[in-house]
Amino acid sequence: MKILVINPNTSDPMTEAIAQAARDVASAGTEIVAVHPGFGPLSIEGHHEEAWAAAGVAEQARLAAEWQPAATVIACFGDPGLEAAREALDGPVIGIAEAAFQAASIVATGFSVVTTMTRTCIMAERLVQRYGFEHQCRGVHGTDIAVLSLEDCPPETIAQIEDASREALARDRSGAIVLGCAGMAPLCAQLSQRLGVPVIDGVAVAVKWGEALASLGLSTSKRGDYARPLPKRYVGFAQKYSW
Ligand code: 5HY
Repeated sequence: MKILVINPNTSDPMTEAIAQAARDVASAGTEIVAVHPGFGPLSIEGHHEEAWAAAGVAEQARLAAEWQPAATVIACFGDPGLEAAREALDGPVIGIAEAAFQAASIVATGFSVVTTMTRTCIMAERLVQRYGFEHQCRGVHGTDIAVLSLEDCPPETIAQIEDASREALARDRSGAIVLGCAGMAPLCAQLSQRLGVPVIDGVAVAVKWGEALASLGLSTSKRGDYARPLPKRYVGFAQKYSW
């Protein structure tokens, strides 16, 4: 099966790192197709950038509608454009935040999210509410580590994430850590080994969810709000994405 992994930011190195994290967990026979939008911010660290990222996801979903991947992963912790992609695509579309929350809630009664910029914590907190994980998510913690500094992550940055995770586990009395950025995916195994608790990378979980749902023959309902977008002409640079 072909699984499409959309990195909603436009960083080539981060798209490659996310693709590698996906390939590392994909089953034999699963091909990972990794893309990023043709426009938009190099990283997403706020509401404005997330708005462009959501449009970028809609762009890539429109293009993928021509070949319909077996499943699709939205590899940014805000899950931008998730529902827009679910309209455009038949196969299951999984956001890494939603997938990480689901997995964390199975392996621990309470989890903490450790993310990048403190200013994005509210976005993660709103996702927790939107997905209904208020009872399991015990806290969201920013490190003010810039997303792009995760590209070639120096040891001191990994140590900073480790320290923030230890603090979160103690303060929140939680049993697991959810990594709050797709760029942290390559650090998951190392952090889990150092912390001795489950550390959840949403990219890996979302790929396995996609494989599982697709192999069960489950696809996105086209009855109601996830039905295909209505035939409509778009104008300007979006004209080529008309339906
Ligand atoms: C992400 N930003 O996963 C989010 C993380 C964040 O460019 N990829 C990004 O800080 O919200």
